[in-house]
Amino acid sequence: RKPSVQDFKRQHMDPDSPPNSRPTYCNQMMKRRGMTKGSCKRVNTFLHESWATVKAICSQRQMTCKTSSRNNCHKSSSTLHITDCRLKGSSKYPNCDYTTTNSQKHIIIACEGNPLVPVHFDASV
Ligand code: DGP
Ligand code: DGP
Repeated sequence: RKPSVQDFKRQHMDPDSPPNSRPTYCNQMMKRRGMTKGSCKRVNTFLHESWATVKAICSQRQMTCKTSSRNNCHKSSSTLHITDCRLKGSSKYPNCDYTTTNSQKHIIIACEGNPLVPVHFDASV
């Protein structure tokens, strides 16, 4: 399926919750946002920033993506408030059990379309 801006928002945008999330944040949010159906998505990043801030990254520095050889990635010029969710090694589907880690980092996203909009979260650095 073609990556879409709707999927990006569902999987990565959480502007309204505070940047210092509770330890249970990832377990709740990964389930609520549909990333624990069929299998547990292994790594996922949530962004506690406005859509205007995230969309603007599509006009910031273009680069080769870290997790593919595509050239449609863009790195944020500033750091963003993010939460990194990682599946614990002990987790057994359907009980998807995640660690929740808050940080402030630059992010790299892939953008597509005209006007460019985010469609894929590539990495944080
Ligand atoms: P490491 O930090 O080395 O365990 O690598 C984790 C990888 O996962 C790294 O390539 C960045 C990537 N990653 C982080 N968040 C997301 C996400 O939300 N979606 C995808 N597809 N990859 C992510
Ligand atoms: P996620 O990485 O979790 O944000 O997944 C969103 C979609 O992006 C998924 O369908 C896989 C796709 N995708 C993976 N790598 C790239 C890439 O480098 N560029 C683009 N445009 N899409 C990618």
